[in-house]
Amino acid sequence: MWQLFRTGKMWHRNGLRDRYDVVIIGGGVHGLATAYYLGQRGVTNVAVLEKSYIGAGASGRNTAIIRSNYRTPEGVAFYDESVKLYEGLSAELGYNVLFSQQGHLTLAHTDSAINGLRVRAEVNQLCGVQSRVIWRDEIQALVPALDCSDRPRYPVLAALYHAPGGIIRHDAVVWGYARGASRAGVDIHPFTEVTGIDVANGAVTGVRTTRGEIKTSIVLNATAGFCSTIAKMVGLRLPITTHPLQAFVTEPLEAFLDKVIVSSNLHVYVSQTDRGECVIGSEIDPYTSYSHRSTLPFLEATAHHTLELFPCLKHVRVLRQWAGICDMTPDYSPIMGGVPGLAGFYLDVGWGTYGFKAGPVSGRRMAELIATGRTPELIEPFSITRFSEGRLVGEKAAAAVSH
Ligand code: PYC
Repeated sequence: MWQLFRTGKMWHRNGLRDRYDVVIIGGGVHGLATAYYLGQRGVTNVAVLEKSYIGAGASGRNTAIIRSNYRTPEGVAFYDESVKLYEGLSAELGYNVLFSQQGHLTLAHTDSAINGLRVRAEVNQLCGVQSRVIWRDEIQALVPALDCSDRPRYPVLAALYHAPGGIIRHDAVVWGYARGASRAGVDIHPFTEVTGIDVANGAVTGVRTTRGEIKTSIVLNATAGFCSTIAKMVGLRLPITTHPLQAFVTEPLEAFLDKVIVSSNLHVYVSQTDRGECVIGSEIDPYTSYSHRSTLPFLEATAHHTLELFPCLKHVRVLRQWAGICDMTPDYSPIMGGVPGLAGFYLDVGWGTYGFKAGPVSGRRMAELIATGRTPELIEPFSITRFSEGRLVGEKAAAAVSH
């Protein structure tokens, strides 16, 4: 511990042991949060394996929006716990994750979109989450820069106002969890790719990596983008398709926007960071691909839709553009829990475009499951068996702009 402080390093670099109690595949927010909460429970002979640098996947490529205004009671309760954990995370980790709880508005530009927002507002309120439908005057007062006139092709009519929503510094969350996990005794192994998983008699026995073999009886697949590849290593086919998701950021501007703005009709979301840059994203690309390439058609279409909302941005320059990949399930909800018939293999996958906001709650609850062997009530609805049992948790209508 002392050495960690003396060297000033955020986490230790230890050699790869040949045996761990738990191996977590994926060094993003989900894997690191699970490792952290396992450490808090005294389970510390744990390895986090990441094929690149930590946070290189979806954790470093998202637009850092935090919210719990989902559509189903299961989804709302789950993400609400995450928002509450995020609220206390800087204090918990002793590391400032810069959570700006500035409020989140989902705009409606059609009558059917308003109906969708009304349903969400009711479900949210019944679950104790602050959310309400507001109209043009209030929207304009909250977001003066937004064009609330009749000029645009699809004028803004209403919005779902979710005051607890906001944005966060995603790298800080990853680093904070990594530091906390390392301090508890967990080993974090970047640049360690998993090449195979050994199974004998219906149970996990080990993991093969580019740096050597590990014996273990518990493996957690906490990857994003490559969760199907890892699942195939144990002969499991996941109901997931993988799509690119793109975003871009503008040059820094004077502060003009202190709310997160989402329009599912226009397929765009916009927020302004503390540095002044606008972070702007859209829905997933319509084709399946593992490509991380940015495209001009995305930039043109998303810039066009952004200007419908914020004509004041018309002379602003784009600084950079990037892409990540998202694992989409049929119901736009994640898959969490064990796998029937395969002892010791756990899933924390299928996070679509909403994984970052769930990092703390899924980490905490997956750690509980792994440490106790009992599935927490909060994550039981998201088990893989829901697809064969017809218990889908339909969240497509609340998954940012992905519908
Ligand atoms: O679900 O809030 C969301 C979201 C924002 C960007 C992508 N997904």
